[in-house]
Order: sequence, then C-alpha cells, then structure tokens
Amino acid sequence: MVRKFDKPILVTKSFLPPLGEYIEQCKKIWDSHWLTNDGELCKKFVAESQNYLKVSNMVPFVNGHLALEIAIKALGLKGNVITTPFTFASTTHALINNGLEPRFCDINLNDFTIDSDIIEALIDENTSAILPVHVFGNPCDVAKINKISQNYSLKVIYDAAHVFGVEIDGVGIGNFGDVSMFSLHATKVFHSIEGGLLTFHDKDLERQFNLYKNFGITGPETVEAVGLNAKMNEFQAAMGLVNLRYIDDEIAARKLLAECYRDNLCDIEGINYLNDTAGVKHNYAYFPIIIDPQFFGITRNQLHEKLKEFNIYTRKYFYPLTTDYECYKNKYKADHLINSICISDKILTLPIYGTLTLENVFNICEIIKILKNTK
Ligand code: T4K
Repeated sequence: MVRKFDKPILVTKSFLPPLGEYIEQCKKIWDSHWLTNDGELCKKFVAESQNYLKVSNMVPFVNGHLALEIAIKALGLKGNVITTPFTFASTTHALINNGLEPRFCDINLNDFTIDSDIIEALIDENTSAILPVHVFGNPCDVAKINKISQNYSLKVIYDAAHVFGVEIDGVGIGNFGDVSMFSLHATKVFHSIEGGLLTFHDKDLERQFNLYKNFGITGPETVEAVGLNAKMNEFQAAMGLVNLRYIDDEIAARKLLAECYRDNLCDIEGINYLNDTAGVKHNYAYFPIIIDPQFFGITRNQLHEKLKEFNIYTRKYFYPLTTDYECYKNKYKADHLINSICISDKILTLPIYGTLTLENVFNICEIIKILKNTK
C-alpha cells in the first residue's frame, strides 16, 4: 500500500558531514583569528579542489553568481553573448549586470543544453562570447562549441554550476572553454555552504579574478579597478574541505537512486527521463522527468500539485524561462525557442540527494504511477 510520506520529501537536502569534523576545521580558525580574505583554509581548499576537478587554475569565490559576473567582467566582453534561457536566473542576470545583450539560443532535446547546431546562425559582428550551461550536470557539446569559438574568435564561459565532479573521457569538465563557473551552494552535489569556483586556461586571468573579487585593491594604498567583494571566507572553506572527503560517496549514492528512478519509471507511458551519456562520469545532480500529458493523462502542473498531497515537493527547474521573467518580458526575441518552451512546460525535477533511500525512490515512483490519468 502506498502511503503519504510522514515527513516532507523536498527536491534536495543539503549534505552535512559529521559535525565533529567541521568543528575540527573551525578550531583552526579560532587559533589563527583569520576569518576571511584568502586564509590558509581557503588556500588548502583550492589545492584539494583543483586536484579533485583535475584542473590547473582555480580561484574561489563567495558564491557562484559573483564568480560568473567577475568572469564576464575580467574577460572584457562586449556587445552580445549567446546563451540559453533554460537556466537559473543567475546566468542571464550575470550578462545584464555586465551591460551585455543576451542572445538566446534554443536547447536540444537530448540533454537540454545549448543546441550547438544553431549557435552559428546567431553570431554577428557584435558577438563576443558564448555562455552555455551544463544544465542538470549534463555536459554541453564541448567539441563543437570549441570549434565554433575558434572559427569566430569568441570566448567561451561555461556555466558549470551543476557539474562538480563531472568528467568527459577522464577529462575534468572545468578544462573546457576559457572559463568555467562552479556553484558550491548548499543545494549542490558538493557545497561549501555558499561558494563558487572559476577554473580557467589562461594563468594570467588569475590576477584579474583576484583583483575583481577584492574591490580592485592591489595594495594598502592602491585600488586599480572597480571591483566587487566576492571572497570566500574560512568557514566556507572549512565546510568545503570536509565535504570533499565525502563527495565520491555522495555521487555513488545518487547514482543508485537515479538507476532506481529509471528502473521504476521506464514503463510509465508519458514519463521520460535522461539516460547517462557514454564516456561521461555523471554526478546525478538532479533527476528531471518530462511529462507528456497526452500519454500520462495529467499535466506537469497537476502532477506537481498532486505530489504535494503525498508530502513530495518537486521543483519546476527551469520554469519559467529567463526570457519570461517579469524583468525581461518582451525585451528579447523568444518565439524561436521552441524546445526551451516545450521542455520548460513539461519538466519536473524529482527529489534526489545522498540520504534519500531506495525505498523512498521506489515509493515516489509508485505514487507517480497511481497519479497517472487522475484528472
Ligand atoms: N547558474 C546555474 C545554472 C544555477 O543553477 C545557479 C544556482 C547559479 C548559476 C548560481 O550559483 P550560486 O550563486 O547559487 O552559487 C537553488 C539554489 O539556491 C541555487 O544555488 C541553484 N542554482 C538553484 C537551481 O537552486 P532555489 O531558489 O530553488 O533554492 P531553495 O531555497 O528553494 O532550495 C531548494 C531546495 O533545497 C529546498 O526545497 C530544500 C533544499 N535546501 C535548501 C537550502 C537553502 C536545503 O536542503 N538546504 C538549504 O540550506 O535555488
């Protein structure tokens, strides 16, 4: 018998390490009285994260969004930037806050990342960069995007907020493009409470990133640039250092849950999901499903509401598209975004996090089955 869950099951639940391990790291902060501004824990965290992500250059930030804004600012982008509207607010806002025009490209239906076949048609003499999103942990078509960027001399900044730990054929995902931005927010597979990382190819960018994240200050009496305050603090770094010990376990647990979802949803007409890509080490950051009301019998919105009655709180990531936000409505050409509109209207992200049990997932799937055709 399928019953309502006793306690709410939310779309995610932040990973927390054993408290003693975090306190152990925090003791070092008490000893040093050094709380922020590139402390020792922050340096150690960068060294260990660099190693884990298999990248050679990295700068830490207080959050992913400011890291992205600073990446765009430091690259000195001008004119328009090609990106997608099927993302979190941060991606589009980062362009607007840098005075750039987002030029929206549609997504593909295979993995909901930018459709690399139609990027070229959007490029004009004012295009300076491409800002694709590795959405839900799925890598973009990095080979094709690289080729296009070389042919047109464009910069590539990946919004890599969802892909901590993802690899393509053994290569860390942060190695593609000019810069990648990872979010270390509490809701991510790996987190430092709040936090962000930039990984990049050109070592010279390190100075620029550090400059902009610390007000543009270069010495006690010199301020060289109009910067921001976006420094990671020592409490964040302490959490990151401890959580790194558990990241492989977290990903392994999520992999089992994703497989359990797939095994139990595969026979439901009108429900589709993404499968793993050959050669990719996934991180199972999200588990999105697509609901086709014609075959499932009820719409995404109806399923979202009905699941709440069973204490299951899914999310409509990413609905609305950023082009439909109040602040952007009617400002950008959007009627060509056919796939983005279609996916945004049908997608639902189901709960996934390391401490969710296989039994929980099985029951969520049973409830979805019961709700089919329940108008
Ligand atoms: N680019 C992309 C593509 C992104 O998805 C994001 C962030 C960014 C850039 C910017 O990176 P950051 O500046 O955030 O580092 C959440 C996250 O706040 C946001 O980081 C994330 N994307 C986005 C997809 O999801 P909300 O508004 O949905 O969060 P919220 O507060 O509703 O939380 C969602 C669920 O998480 C809750 O139902 C329960 C759980 N939760 C939440 C918090 C805050 C926890 O278990 N613990 C917590 O501390 O945006």
